Amino acid sequence: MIVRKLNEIIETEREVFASNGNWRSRRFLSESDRMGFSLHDTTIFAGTKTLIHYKHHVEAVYCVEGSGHVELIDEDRVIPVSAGTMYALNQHEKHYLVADTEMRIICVFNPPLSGTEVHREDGSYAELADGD
Ligand code: 9YT
Repeated sequence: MIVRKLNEIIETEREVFASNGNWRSRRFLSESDRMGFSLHDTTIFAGTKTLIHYKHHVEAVYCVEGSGHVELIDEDRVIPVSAGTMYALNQHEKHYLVADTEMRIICVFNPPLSGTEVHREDGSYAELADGD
């Protein structure tokens, strides 16, 4: 069994910051844990707008604090997100995540992240290499 506490993750390699400063992700489970998914406790900083397009992953997001919205780029649709909202990117939807206030979200990725990824310019994370 794997047991981890938030205070054991902070300021270790399991804590990752977006290169544009928009978010911080604390990665409880990553690929090396061999669970088939990764699990993150992520903070999206207030007033930020982040392009996200997970071409190689599906992601479920459960918002536990704060509020904002998702702007689906190809559908001209806006989805409000606040504490208690879950959304799942089951079709690799390209979108902007906009944080009106600081948002705390619990994120699950399949396939799992290796743990150190930050968004590339197109809003995606790299695909895991074969054998990872
Ligand atoms: C909702 C979302 O994907 N935000 C960006 C950070 C990501 N969840 C992560 O790596 O924790």
